[in-house]
Amino acid sequence: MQHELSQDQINFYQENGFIVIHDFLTSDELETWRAAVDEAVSERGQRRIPNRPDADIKDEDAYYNRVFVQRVNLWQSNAKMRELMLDWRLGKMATELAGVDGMRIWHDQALIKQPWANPTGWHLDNPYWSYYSRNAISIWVALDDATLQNGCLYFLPGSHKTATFDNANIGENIGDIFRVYPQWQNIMPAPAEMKAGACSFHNGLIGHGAGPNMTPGWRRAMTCGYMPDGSTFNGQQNILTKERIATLTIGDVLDDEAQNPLLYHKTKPYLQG
Ligand SMILES: O=C(O)CCC(=O)C(=O)O
Ligand SMILES: [Fe+2]
Repeated sequence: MQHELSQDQINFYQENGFIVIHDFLTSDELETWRAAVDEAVSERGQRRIPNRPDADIKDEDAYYNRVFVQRVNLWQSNAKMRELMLDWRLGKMATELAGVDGMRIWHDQALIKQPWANPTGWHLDNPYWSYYSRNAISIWVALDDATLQNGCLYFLPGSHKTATFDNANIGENIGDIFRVYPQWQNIMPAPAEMKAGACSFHNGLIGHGAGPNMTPGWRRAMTCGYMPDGSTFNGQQNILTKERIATLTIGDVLDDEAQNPLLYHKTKPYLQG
């Protein structure tokens, strides 16, 4: 895994809100990731989020379920995914890019565009989550080549700087976000084509989306959102169970290791092992 970041890469990320890292996984690592994700997704069945039967997939033909196959927190249900996702090196990369002290897992998700999948409408990530931060960040690892034809990501460079926490749904009108942020209407999107094994990182407030899959092949991606250590509950449920929500008050620090394990912290070198 190519986990060392140059200052130029960090600067590019902070200015643009995203960065693509080519040759991130070796070909052996890519095979390991593919096998683990395929296993974890298939054993998950229709359960989208662990311990959240209310979020199960009920209608596979609903528009959103034809944007991608989405299975969340595979690290909690599969031992191979746990090992991959709890790698401190991923936490270190996220920490350095975001310029914070440490990072916890918010949630991982497999996002797999089926043949002829719908586009992923323009949206922001962090406003969906149970904490607000301008330094939230996600990794997106290409398990297949991601191309203009099969639904690669697109970013609105620099939009993370002017975003508030207002959002648009990933719905059928893929441009709804431009009603929320009319000042973004003239930003030229940056497509992020990637070879399998490459990855990108993007800020939780950058405008981004993905094209439809116009091909008969699959576009598999494994992603993980990270939460800066010390972030606090904002009242939104997202991945949290009803039982957990009942114990939380707005402003509580989200530091439950069973839900949001700390991957890396500048002052805690014992995590790197
Ligand atoms: O893979 C996709 O289609 C969308 C990915 C995305 O929105 C994300 O990783 O935050
Ligand atoms: Fe997203």
